[in-house]
Amino acid sequence: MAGVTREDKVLGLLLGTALGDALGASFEGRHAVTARTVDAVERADGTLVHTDDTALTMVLAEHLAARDHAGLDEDVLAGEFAAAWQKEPWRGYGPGAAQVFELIGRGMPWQRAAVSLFGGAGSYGNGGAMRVAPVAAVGTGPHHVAELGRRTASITHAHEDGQHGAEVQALAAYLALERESAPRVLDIDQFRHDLTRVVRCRAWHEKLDRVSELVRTGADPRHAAHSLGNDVTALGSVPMAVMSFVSNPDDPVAAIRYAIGGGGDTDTIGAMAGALAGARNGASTLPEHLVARLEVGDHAREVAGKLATAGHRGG
Ligand code: R7I
Ligand code: MG
Ligand code: MG
Repeated sequence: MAGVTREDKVLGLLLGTALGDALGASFEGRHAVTARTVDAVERADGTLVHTDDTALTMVLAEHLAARDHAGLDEDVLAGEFAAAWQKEPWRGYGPGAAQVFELIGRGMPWQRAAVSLFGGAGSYGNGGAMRVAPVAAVGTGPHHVAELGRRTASITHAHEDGQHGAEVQALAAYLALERESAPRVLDIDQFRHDLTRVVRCRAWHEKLDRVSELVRTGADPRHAAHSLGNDVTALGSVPMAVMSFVSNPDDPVAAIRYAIGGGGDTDTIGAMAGALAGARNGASTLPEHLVARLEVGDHAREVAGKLATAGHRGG
């Protein structure tokens, strides 16, 4: 947005993740979610408890912020992810991710742990994508951001779809953070074009074409989720998050409500949509009464300050 600082946008990316995750967490697995039920969660008092999505996003954000010139180190990051799981295993981790973290904790190299999942196929879950957005703040350009995204995902997701999901979400976050600012209207076709130039995989191109078409027809969340998917796989959730954002580019809460409205993996689709819309619009556009109920508020502010200036140097 015009006049919004880069630091506010990076903070928006982190707090948007936490808000989408924590609001969506109450509805994970529901078929579809009505606006009234989301209203009730928004109006209630008390802490909005986040899940693994935010916990690991914060670990990655801290990793990148602390290392500054040194850039991404998968071996160190793997240990940091595993430590976060060990400290709070109750945050709703996917079973595959939990297994990888347990193996890493016992000393197995992450490369071996990740390929041991699902009979050697590796995971195509959305866990790599759900936590990837902070790489957008340190990448030097679209290809670099996608590469960083893939590398962070590969620690737990050896399957190429799990890694493509992280590439797509990382690139979307980069475009939202670095390229998109009001009053320029977000151009979905340009957005899809940018995404498909970096992520070269037909299944993803087809999903993103479908997003363009659904945006053009003004599809509601249930219809979009039916067409794009709303499950725990990367290919079945990242497109719905992108759809939620591009349908509501100027309003993070509306993007999150759209994401949750489609049902399914609501914390994760909410978190990813929140990251994108939060990055475009900045934390100052998030409702104060909701931000005040998040667990990560102060910590996110501290990390965002460092991450915003660590920018463009990650390797
Ligand atoms: O990807 P991951 O970290 O899960 C993230 C999800 C988010 O919704 C979070 O909010 C949290 O609730 O969990 O964890 P994984 O267990 O690796 O992947 C998620 C699920 O995708 C798995 O438990 C499987 O159901 C499915 N899955 C697969 N199924 C068969 N074969 C992922 N990869 C495969 C596969 O190769
Ligand atoms: Mg979760
Ligand atoms: Mg989830």
